[in-house]
Amino acid sequence: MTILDKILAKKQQEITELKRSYQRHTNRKKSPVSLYRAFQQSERMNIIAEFKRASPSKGSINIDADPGIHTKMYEQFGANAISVLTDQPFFQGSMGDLQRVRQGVDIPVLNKDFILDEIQIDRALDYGADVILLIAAAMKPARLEQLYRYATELGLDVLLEIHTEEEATIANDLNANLVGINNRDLKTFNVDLATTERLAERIQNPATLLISESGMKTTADVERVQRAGTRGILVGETMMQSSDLKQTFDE
Ligand code: IGP
Repeated sequence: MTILDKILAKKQQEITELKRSYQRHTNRKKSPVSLYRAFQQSERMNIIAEFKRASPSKGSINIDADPGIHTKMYEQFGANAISVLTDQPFFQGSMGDLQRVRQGVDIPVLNKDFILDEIQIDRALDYGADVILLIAAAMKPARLEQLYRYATELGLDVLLEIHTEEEATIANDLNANLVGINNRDLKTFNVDLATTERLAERIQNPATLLISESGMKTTADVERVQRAGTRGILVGETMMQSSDLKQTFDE
């Protein structure tokens, strides 16, 4: 059993519980904002800075960080969007974190979780998210398509995460406009920026905006994925551990 299998098994239990107890509440202040459109308009490399307390590969990263304060700094120092990891069992996040981030920032907010069911998309909407993550490796293409359509019909953008050539084909079939190339293999935790170089070439639609995800630490890393044709990066650990966020963004 891979770590991804374990996470997904646990997530199914959470979904069963959600279906029993989740109460819809629509106290979001405004309709979802399109991250795709915002990123398309910007010439520079777009930065999605992630709020990530811990991970199964690294353990605790910055476990006690305050989501409101930390992500407000991301916004002030130049992030174009915020990703909030809301999985609790493996990443120590929560929807409460997302709520606090939403209250503090005006840029698009991504609900990063292992989304396998419509109810999680409803919940992302209720909590004020603008974008959700869907992971191609987490389900069959037919189910992925259902969830993709469900979210986009609600006005949410979808960041479709891929890691293999086969998943790049799935992204092409869906004609996804936002594709995240994860440099980290969720089954082994290996990180390799060459994944971005390999898969960027496979995405056919020139209007698709490519985001390189995971493992970026230095300016050279960012330049490398930019050369591969990506228009955005998603950075977690480096942003959570930085002792000088202003400097990290300026670089
Ligand atoms: C951030 P990093 O190496 O900068 O902390 O990575 C982000 O890409 C990573 O958290 C991530 C992730 C995911 C987490 C990418 N895809 C899917 C959970 C689920």
